[in-house]
Amino acid sequence: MTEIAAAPSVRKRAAEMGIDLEALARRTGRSAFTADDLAPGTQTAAPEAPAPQAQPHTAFWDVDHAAHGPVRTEPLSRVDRAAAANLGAANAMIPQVTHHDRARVDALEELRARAAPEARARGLKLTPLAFHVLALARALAAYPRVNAALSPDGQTLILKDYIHIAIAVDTPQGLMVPVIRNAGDKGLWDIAADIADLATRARDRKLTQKDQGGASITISSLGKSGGTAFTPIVNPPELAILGLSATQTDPLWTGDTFIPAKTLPLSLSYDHRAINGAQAANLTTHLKKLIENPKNLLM
Ligand code: CAO
Repeated sequence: MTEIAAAPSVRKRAAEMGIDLEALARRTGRSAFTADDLAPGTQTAAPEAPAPQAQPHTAFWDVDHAAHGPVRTEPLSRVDRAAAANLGAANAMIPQVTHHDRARVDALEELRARAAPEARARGLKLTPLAFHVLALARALAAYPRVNAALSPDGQTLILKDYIHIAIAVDTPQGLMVPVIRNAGDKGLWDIAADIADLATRARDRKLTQKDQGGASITISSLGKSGGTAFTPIVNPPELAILGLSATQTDPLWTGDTFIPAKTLPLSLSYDHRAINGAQAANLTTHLKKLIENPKNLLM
């Protein structure tokens, strides 16, 4: 039996279309599939092809490393292998661009410090991520073309009336991507509680199928780990992914002098088939303003 790497939404769509992913894997010699592979005609018309012994590019990896010095081997986890297949397919199939910006977060950090006692009383740790998810939900509401998906044939944009935001969670088993449902209808505390719950259950391997899939965008927060910017890979069928790097203190020109300002690097990668550069820049600028004026988020 071939182990299939496909997002839950792709499996669901395949089932609806009557496509057997196992059979498709045998026919195409591949084991990772995205929504694009389900486009009408792409799989049903595929000729019976013998499964290749090795893809031509795998020759690059077919090296005797032990000939160069001592080595140890460690099998990748099931989660890591599925992520590797999905990331490879997404990177190969989606024309992606990453737009970078910085948001000033002094006001957000002040508000977060003031809210700390209430967070403690609620039994929550209020990390900056809750504000970022809330701001992104508001920004998606203002730019609905990003809160969307492409149809499998790439001809239609499917605009969603709900805002579900996935968060990348680093776990000992590998990268998990649970989803905050209806983030567009939630307030700060509900989002903070969702993040804590999903991250804990992801690390305890207690996520269910219902916790995954259906998002339009993922947030990948590497703030705790450092970095000034990165280029996250879109997780199809989502159209975008927002990377957050470490907050740092930068000199900010006020018009007549420089002042120290805490800034958060934003890196928005997007599917350029569905989103153009101006749309991505407008969304990011809007997001930046929301993050910079966090009181408005709480209204
Ligand atoms: N800059 C600096 N510090 C930041 C920060 C930022 N942008 N964002 C969060 N932090 C700090 C918080 O202030 C907090 O610090 P203290 O512990 O000192 O109070 C700490 O980081 C919180 O980190 P956390 O991980 O406990 O909580 P979180 O809400 O920030 O993130 C989660 C939750 C699940 C997203 C995170 O734990 C995680 O797994 N991130 C990794 C995501 C990842 O691997 N992405 C790559 C995917 S693609 O390869």
